[in-house]
Amino acid sequence: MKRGITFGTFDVFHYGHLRLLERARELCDRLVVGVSSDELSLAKKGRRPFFSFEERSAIVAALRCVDEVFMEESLDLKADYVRKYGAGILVMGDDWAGRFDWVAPSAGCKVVYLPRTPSVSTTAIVGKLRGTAP
Ligand code: C2G
Repeated sequence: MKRGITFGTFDVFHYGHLRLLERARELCDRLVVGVSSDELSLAKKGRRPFFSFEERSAIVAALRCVDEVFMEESLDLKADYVRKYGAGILVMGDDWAGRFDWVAPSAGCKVVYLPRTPSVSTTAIVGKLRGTAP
């Protein structure tokens, strides 16, 4: 059985998140998703997520293409998570292209970056709702 792993905040869940997870699942038989803790999200994006870890991870766990979720506490623990969950492939959106190449030799897995879904992002949605984006 081929296991895959991916990571993300998945705040204000949208179509781009769904497509990333569905395409990741097509590359493996079992998909594990590391959902960022509230603290990690704050550190990455400079603001707290709109939805709590419990809410974000409940949405991701309910998806047909996701088999298991866990809390991602640090970007630097990728190789440990890959080993812990026995993943043979790490999948990320290409906004992270090159950033996690180091995990491949360290954890002995493949690292794949998939093209982001254009024209949708949490930042744009929030901006529009606030009336600050076109
Ligand atoms: N994504 C996408 N298309 C979009 C928006 C997002 O394919 N239009 C992908 C991202 O590339 C990422 C995943 O959906 O692979 C989750 O996106 P975010 O919630 O923004 O995740 P991020 O905060 O970038 O966290 O350890 C890595 C991080 O935790 C990634």
